Amino acid sequence: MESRKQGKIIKGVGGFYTVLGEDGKKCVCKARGLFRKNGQTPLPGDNVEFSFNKKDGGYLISILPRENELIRPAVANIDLLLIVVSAQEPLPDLELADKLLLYCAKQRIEPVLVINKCDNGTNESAASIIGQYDGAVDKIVCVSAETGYGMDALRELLMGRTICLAGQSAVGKSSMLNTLLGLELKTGELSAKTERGRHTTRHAELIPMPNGTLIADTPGFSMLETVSVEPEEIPLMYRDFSEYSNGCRFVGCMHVSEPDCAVKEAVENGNVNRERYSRYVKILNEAIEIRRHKYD
Ligand SMILES: Nc1nc2c(ncn2[C@@H]2O[C@H](COP(=O)(O)OP(=O)(O)OP(=O)(O)O)[C@@H](O)[C@H]2O)c(=O)[nH]1
Ligand SMILES: [Mg+2]
Ligand SMILES: [Zn+2]
Repeated sequence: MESRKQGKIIKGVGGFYTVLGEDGKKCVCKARGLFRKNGQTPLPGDNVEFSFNKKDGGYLISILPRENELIRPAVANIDLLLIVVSAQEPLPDLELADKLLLYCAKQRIEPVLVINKCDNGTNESAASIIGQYDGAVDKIVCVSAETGYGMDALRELLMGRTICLAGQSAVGKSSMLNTLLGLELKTGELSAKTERGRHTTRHAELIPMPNGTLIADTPGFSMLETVSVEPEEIPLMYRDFSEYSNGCRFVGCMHVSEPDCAVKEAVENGNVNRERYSRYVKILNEAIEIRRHKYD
């Protein structure tokens, strides 16, 4: 007897895929030639139909359409991206945080700004970061992987979702994973390199938490691929500008050199954060440069 089931791939190694079934049971499946033929590679996070019988074991039948697909780590259908910054060392790279927000908008992933290393609650540095992202991100949480501060609130936000962590080195991504999962991943060390000087490849894996959350185990050096967005898309992805951009004189205003720009006015009035705006101009110019050299 064979039964068709639905589930989610949480791990794939050497052509064997571990599928978490809707019944909560795990089943190791093989992919059939079918996927190779149409160029599909099953990824952790993929929602799949699979089948199991005693003779052949489990095998994948089909992959359901993907909501999104990340390259590093290679996972699909991420609901939430935790953009991790630090309220202590290292100094927060907010330009990276801004780019990750653009990435989320592009990939239809909900962002959560996580300010880690708030060991004794929200400190001055955390408050300054919150001030810069007010209106830009819905969910901002202050936590400490070390003392556990804010971790329950974070767990609550993650419940039942499939999540991934991103952010510069040493902000505490591995430490947060350890705290959330009760694991002992390596922290505070540079990522392992092979003798040939390359990073050790590690397969991506989704780790289930008791509350139904799935967390992508992030390699130490993890950087999401750089966002490739057209310059014109960028202002539309700044939620903190959207309240004002209707007041701009020109439709399609990029809020840089145009006259009667309501966003620039909002910056002057302190309604849009000036630092965030300055980084916006830099990111926008970078995108324009990238396009200019695209066909060089
Ligand atoms: N004070 C304090 N230190 C922390 C906290 N979380 C992490 N750290 C320390 O910050 C350092 C870096 O933490 P990791 O978890 O390795 O950082 P990471 O983001 O995984 O870094 P990469 O793997 O290099 O990307 C370690 O020395 C941790 O002990 C925290 O909440 N408070
Ligand atoms: Mg790490
Ligand atoms: Zn404008």
